Amino acid sequence: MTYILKPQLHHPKLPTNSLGYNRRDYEGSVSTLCAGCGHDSISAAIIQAVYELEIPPHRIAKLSGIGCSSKTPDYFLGNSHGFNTVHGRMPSVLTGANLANRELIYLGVSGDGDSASIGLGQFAHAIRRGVNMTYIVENNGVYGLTKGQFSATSDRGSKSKRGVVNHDSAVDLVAIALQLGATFVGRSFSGDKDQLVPLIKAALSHRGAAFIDTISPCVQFNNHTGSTKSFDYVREHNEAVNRLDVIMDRDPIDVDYAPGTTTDVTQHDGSVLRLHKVAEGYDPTDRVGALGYLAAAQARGEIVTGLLYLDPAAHDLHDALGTVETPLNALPDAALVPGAAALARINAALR
Ligand SMILES: Cc1ncc(C[n+]2csc(CCOP(=O)(O)OP(=O)(O)O)c2C)c(N)n1
Ligand code: SF4
Ligand SMILES: [Mg+2]
Repeated sequence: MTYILKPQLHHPKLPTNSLGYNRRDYEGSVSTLCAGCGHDSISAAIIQAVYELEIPPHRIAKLSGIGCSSKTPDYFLGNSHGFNTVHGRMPSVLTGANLANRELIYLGVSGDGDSASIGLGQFAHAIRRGVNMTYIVENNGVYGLTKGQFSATSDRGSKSKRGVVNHDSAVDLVAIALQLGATFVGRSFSGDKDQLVPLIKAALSHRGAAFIDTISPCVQFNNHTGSTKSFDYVREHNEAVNRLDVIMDRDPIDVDYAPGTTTDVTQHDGSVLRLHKVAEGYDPTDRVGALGYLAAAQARGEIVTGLLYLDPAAHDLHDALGTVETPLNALPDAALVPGAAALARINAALR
């Protein structure tokens, strides 16, 4: 973690959002990652997305595990709540925090090692439970922090920096998220800010488990020929299925598009996701179709990106459990300690 703070001074004419915050108000400490690391571009995209959504920083809780990727919450949203947990354990800590206080907006940031290796079980259960969160994996195909070992998302046949071939099958977190019921699934690339920023904005506006797999090249250990997570490889094999605009309910919805070229989907919070079709025949509301499309594209060596699946009528874990709306720390003693008579009633009901 870095404790190098950025200077507070900024240009007096820096634009502000309607809350009066400028982009600098959503930044964090100075990054200590390698120059050119994809993870820093994702941090910049998160800052841009939250600034544009005009979310007060104190309404966000950012959680992460361990890894270069999991260090990044220190480099953005310095005025938000933060919890750097244990390797692979971010999802359970996020779930607990979310159950205790549903009023915050939860942002989980993790790595491919953190979520597809040690934390695979935690990832799976947070997704299948429908925890209301935006879960971003900064996927570089290696354990960057511990010096470049293959991770579980490394493709079979891809080569390490020293030329060693990976013989294991890759875990595809997008396919797992789709199969386990995530209600928002996207894939993007740290080098494509135009795609990544709206995807993060849409995920943060979604109620339910929103997952974004972001390919994020590790310039130190996985950016060579033979890697399938290098900048060159991803640029050459990136096949976007759609382009996305996020229109918040305060923005005017202009209708200057040829009929049939866009689809508007309204989310729970009133935001409208405008999808511009790129791949003919791709339907982001068809979960089973998405799984088949992704598998076929993967067999051709393509990396499919964009908004891959969305259920705009999604429900979250609180809906399923029927939990109280008020955050637990704001409940009065009378609600938290209902007394001996209430306990006796519960015990009697169980006999
Ligand atoms: C319980 C535990 N096991 C192993 C480690 C060592 N370790 C730290 S980070 C890491 C992998 C990080 O990889 P990833 O999540 O892909 O993040 P990246 O550094 O690539 O962004 C490992 C194995 C640890 N810190 N804790
Ligand atoms: S080792 Fe790789 S993942 Fe870690 S900061 Fe450097 S480039 Fe980024
Ligand atoms: Mg990694």
